[in-house]
Amino acid sequence: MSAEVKRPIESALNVFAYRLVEKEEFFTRGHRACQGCAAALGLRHIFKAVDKDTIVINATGCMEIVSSPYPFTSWALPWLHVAFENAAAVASGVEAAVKALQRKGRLDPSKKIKVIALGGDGGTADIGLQALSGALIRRHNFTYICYDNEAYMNTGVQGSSATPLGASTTTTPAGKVSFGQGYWKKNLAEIAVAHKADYVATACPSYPLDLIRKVKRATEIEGPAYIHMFAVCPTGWGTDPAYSVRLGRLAAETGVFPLYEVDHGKYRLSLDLPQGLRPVTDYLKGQRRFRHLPQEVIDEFQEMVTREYERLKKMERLTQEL
Ligand SMILES: Cc1ncc(C[n+]2csc(CCOP(=O)(O)OP(=O)(O)O)c2C)c(N)n1
Repeated sequence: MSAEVKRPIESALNVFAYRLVEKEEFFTRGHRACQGCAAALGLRHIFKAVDKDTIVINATGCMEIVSSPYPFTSWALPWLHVAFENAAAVASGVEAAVKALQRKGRLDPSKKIKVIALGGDGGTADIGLQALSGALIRRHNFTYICYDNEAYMNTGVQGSSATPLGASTTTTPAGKVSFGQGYWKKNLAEIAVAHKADYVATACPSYPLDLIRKVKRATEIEGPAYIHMFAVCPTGWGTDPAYSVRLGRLAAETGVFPLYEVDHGKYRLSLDLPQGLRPVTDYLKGQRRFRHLPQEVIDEFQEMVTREYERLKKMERLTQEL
């Protein structure tokens, strides 16, 4: 890894910097998320990166279900619940409407109104992918955030195309004839990069300042931005709820979920890992969805993770010079 690239995460300083984070909550308490839900923790951080001039478009999924049991809401922002498949299409319309109203003088044109679309991995990698692709290619000025708990969780842990290799879900059950999910996880961040989104980042609530910084950047630039947030799900993964933040860190430290950003085509890894990656088994162990894995699948898992991390380091070297 090139020594010149300045990494954003300097953990000792972060402890102090966190005290400076906005105290105002836009995703407030009272929601019904499960214990240890990292997606809910992530939302809390995400909405500390923006001000009240923000409109949220939320696809059906856990985060919508837990935050809006009629007649209550956890949202202190304008918030639209939309269908499972069209969060990015609705966000495109909202962004276009804001522009039109500002042009006509019916909305203060000096106001920077941020539009954030939110979807789970099912709503993003599978059923909403078409709408997302269209919105990115039309270059709407909005930020799409996928919280990736690696399955269709609120409907009972069905596998999505973002479910990792070998994970047992209700539609990819591990047993005598199957070792769980049979294919590799779809890489949504790279799909957004391929659309030439102006800003793309992976993030994790276990690194709150990094997450907040990335959301700030995504919402401040003019143009389409995509953030892929890792979201540990104790209910669906069979993990200890007290372990969610630690597990998010292990995902990053093993490279299973590498943290990086691509700002106008330039890659930058977010973590300094001078000792290299930890073995993937540090992350896999302790998760019920992986407990059946045969050694050959673990080996394949390790190989894919190492190869992807090496590719990212190469991309960083290549693109930082551009
Ligand atoms: C077209 C359509 N198909 C299926 C459903 C049922 N459904 C609602 S939410 C959901 C799962 C959502 O999964 P994901 O996007 O990963 O979010 P999570 O529940 O994990 O937060 C499903 C299958 C629906 N609402 N609409």
